Amino acid sequence: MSFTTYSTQPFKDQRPGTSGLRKRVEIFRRGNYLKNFVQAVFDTQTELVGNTLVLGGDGRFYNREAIQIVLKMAAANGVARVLVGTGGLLSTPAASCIIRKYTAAGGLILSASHNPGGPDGDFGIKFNTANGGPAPERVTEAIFARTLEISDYRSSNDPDLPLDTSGTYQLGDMRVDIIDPVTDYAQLMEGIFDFDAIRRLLAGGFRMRFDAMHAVTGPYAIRILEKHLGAPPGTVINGVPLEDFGGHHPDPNLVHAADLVAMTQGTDGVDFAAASDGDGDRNMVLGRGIFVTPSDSLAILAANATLIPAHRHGIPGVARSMPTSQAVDRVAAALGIECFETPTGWKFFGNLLDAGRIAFCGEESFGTGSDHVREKDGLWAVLAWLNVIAGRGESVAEIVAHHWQQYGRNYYARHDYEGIKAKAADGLMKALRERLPQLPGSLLGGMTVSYADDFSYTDPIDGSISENQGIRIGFSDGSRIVFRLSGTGTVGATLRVYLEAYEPDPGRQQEDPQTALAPLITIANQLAEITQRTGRDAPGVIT
Ligand code: G16
Repeated sequence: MSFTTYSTQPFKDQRPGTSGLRKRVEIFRRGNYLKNFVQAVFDTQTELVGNTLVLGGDGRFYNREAIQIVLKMAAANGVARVLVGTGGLLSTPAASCIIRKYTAAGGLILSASHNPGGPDGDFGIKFNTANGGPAPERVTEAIFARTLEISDYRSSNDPDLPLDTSGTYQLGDMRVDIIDPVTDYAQLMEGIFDFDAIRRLLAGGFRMRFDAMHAVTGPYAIRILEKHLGAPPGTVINGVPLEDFGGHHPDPNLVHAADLVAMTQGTDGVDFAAASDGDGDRNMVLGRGIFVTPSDSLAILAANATLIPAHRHGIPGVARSMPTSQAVDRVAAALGIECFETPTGWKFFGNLLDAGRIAFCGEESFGTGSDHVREKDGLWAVLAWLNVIAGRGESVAEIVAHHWQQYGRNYYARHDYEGIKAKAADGLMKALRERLPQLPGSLLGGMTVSYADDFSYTDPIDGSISENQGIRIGFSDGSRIVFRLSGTGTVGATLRVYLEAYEPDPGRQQEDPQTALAPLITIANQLAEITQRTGRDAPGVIT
């Protein structure tokens, strides 16, 4: 094996956020920025030596270059075998599936998720552990600590590999298998869902669109929906992965997937529409004339879990991130199963899934998934919905309406103030924290505060504690306001305000959420002095 050890200088800003290290592309391409982080992974995750690593990304700008860099560093650091997707592509859930299926020691996923791509966009890298899930905090902290003291990195002197040609290659002593990125994942899906029922649904005139947003899910959706399930060609739109996602945000929400939303409107609207993000882990679900909030989607899938063959005997429990609405809590209570509230970040579900305490979990940030992998999974959610629609024989709107009638409706919205000054955001959160002790029992906008705290989580499996995970203000009628700073942005700070109000009366469940939540929106703005502190009089994005 021929490799060279190069000296390097540490960077001080390589602490992974909510989901890996995300920065501007220009930062990743500067000097040894990427190499330092990758070397820190190899220095701390010593089980990778002599073992298998899974490698792939969402195809964004710099993906191919980064894959070649990681391959050479893996070879020089003693990795025995790397499984990499053709073209350097692997969706995040597919990477998780492949790590588990081939009992790899871990994976490196190159993605900045839903953030824009291209030379002026974002890039990211994330280490997943042997369970297929995002590394827990103790691992990311160890990697970060190593980045602060790193002085050299190793890289093999071999030439680049032909990423577009599947096959087995040798890089020094290391074997590299360039594999089809879709096959293993498609097989996994087929084992979970009732594909025959979905085929019958699609053959019976049910009209759907899936928007891959020119990101990684295009090849997955075309293979599974059009080839395996028989949806007509053209069902998948924007299906070709592009390095800059066609210049759009590959972010499946009402703002960035507005064209798809339009296809669900009017009497001629499609029956079902869905979109996924840059790396394929997020999902947005729509029916004709209706948007299903991610929080409701989780609750509805949990309530209908037994329609899915892999869960026909029921699910042991569910989990949601703290800011996600409490809709799923009501389903869990009715089913008599466990329900966990975790901090934001899929990594916090890993222990619960591994321990078999939960089978479904989800987040308000368009993330839904199950115990089939250890990542959220956009296409899994789409197939789960199709399976439930086929099983119930109802439209999306009917399923949602019946769910609310049975469990009540949790009106929900998230207001994002993006790109605000970090100092202003920190000041706002600090001022809120200082007011917390006085709030319980007080009246805000005529509503009684029943609790006010900064969310802290003790992992029930390993006892690890995560503090300062967001400010929760709960009212006596079950309404909530949550304030958090995003851990995934790359410019300034993003303030997220999450609003939730419970409505049990079926006669009052058809209001516009912004109207139903108006009293809470006013309270949130006044309490946090959002306009005064950020200079913004309205959120930039409402989801
Ligand atoms: C990531 C995490 C999610 C999290 C989301 C938003 O998603 O995996 O668990 O909910 O970011 O996080 P924040 O509110 O801190 O920005 P993704 O799809 O970006 O990897």
